[in-house]
Amino acid sequence: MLLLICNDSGVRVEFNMRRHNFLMFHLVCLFCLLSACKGNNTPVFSGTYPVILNKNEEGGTPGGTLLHTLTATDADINDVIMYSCTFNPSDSSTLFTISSQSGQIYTAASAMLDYEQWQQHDIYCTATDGVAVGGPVLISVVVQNVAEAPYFIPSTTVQYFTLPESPGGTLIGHPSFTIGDEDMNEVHTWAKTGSGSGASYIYINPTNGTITLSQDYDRDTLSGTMDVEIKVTDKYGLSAMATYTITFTDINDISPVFASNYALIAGVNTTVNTSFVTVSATDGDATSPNNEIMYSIDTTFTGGEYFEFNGSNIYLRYSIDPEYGSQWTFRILAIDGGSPAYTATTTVSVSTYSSTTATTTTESSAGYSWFSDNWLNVLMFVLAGVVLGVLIGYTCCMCWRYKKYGKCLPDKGTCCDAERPESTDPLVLVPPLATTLTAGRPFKDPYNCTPEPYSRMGDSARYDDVSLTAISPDIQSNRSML
Ligand SMILES: [Ca+2]
Ligand SMILES: [Ca+2]
Ligand SMILES: [Ca+2]
Ligand SMILES: [Ca+2]
Repeated sequence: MLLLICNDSGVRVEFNMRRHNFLMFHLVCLFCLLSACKGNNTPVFSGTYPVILNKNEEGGTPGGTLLHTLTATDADINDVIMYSCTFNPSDSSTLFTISSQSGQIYTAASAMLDYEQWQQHDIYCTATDGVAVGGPVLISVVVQNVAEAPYFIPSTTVQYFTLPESPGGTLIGHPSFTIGDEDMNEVHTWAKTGSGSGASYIYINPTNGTITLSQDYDRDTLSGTMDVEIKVTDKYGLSAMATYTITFTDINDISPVFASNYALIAGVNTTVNTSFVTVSATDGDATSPNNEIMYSIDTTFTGGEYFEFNGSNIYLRYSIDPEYGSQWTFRILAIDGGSPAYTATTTVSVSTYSSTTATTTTESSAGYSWFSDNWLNVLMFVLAGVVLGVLIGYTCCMCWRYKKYGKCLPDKGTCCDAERPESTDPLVLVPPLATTLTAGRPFKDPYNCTPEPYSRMGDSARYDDVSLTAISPDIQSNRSML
């Protein structure tokens, strides 16, 4: 050991055996250090780097897939090589697992590559023997896109719509879901598949999925529910499908209808305080209350002293006395239960008759009828007209005969229907025929037949152109013609 000694005689250096041993120790250490530095080798990666790995995203590269094995060598055979890696981007570290001893690089078991998130992962790896570090080398994992199908958010297979029965062109609605799709820059197209009871009634917008009625939907004639299957397709042709179920509600769009007006006949014997007639109307709406009908009577009607309306029935309050009227007309209203309500009106006409045997009204197809609705009535009416015409004609004939001949009918037993005797009774002509005969004796028809001019059978000469002497025998021989 070297000692610096200071005293009055100055500074001196002293050395002893302990100091010698210390120097030797340091020399040995320096020798060992130099020997160690001279013998260590750095691990060296084998193979060609960088390594480019093209891997499909998602299920194309499942978790736990071996991507690459690092291999480094060390000339120092006893050295143990350890591997370690860093990532770019740093978040990629969660996607891979590295075995520090084997140098194997895997995709993480619980994660998958996602093209839409990262298209490339750079992994920088080194190898060390504990003293020296080899590397880094680069392994690039390039993520390949895989087409992925669209899906509904929230996940659904059925969509429900409700709207009133409506004309064509009415917007039914938008679907309550949105379309999800992992692919970038996607384009989705909507369409109906053609199946479903409502396929012919629905138009679907191809770009946004809204649906409208392609034709009128009449709830009053149709079931009220239909469905249509729709499909959303992405640019890769992948699709998702759902069913639209559409329910149509009934609206009050049809008025009540009476079958007809009512023409009634009531008599003195019509039963009092029983239903005189029941009116009836129908409503074409599909459901209640739109097709429910309430009846009422026009409060301005006349005949209130006789008729009362209750429900759909008309009652006779008192026995009819024809002296106080023979004709009443009033209106019955049929009002449906919709909102707004629709009203129909029918007219009830009541006529009286005085029969003591008839007690009820005349019933028609709607309960009661007109006189002309019965063909027997019409036939009897025509026959009565014919008989009346004959009687009138006969009467006129009688009047004419009376005016012309002074009597309505020929004397009984004379003229044409009586046998005439072979007679030479003088015939006496009466005016005006007498004036046309210029010869012979006076002429008179003893049978008082009409002395009208006539043509004799087989002879063109006229009776009033021949002489009395010449005609007299002919007259006798042709009396049957008179
Ligand atoms: Ca897609
Ligand atoms: Ca994708
Ligand atoms: Ca109605
Ligand atoms: Ca309706």
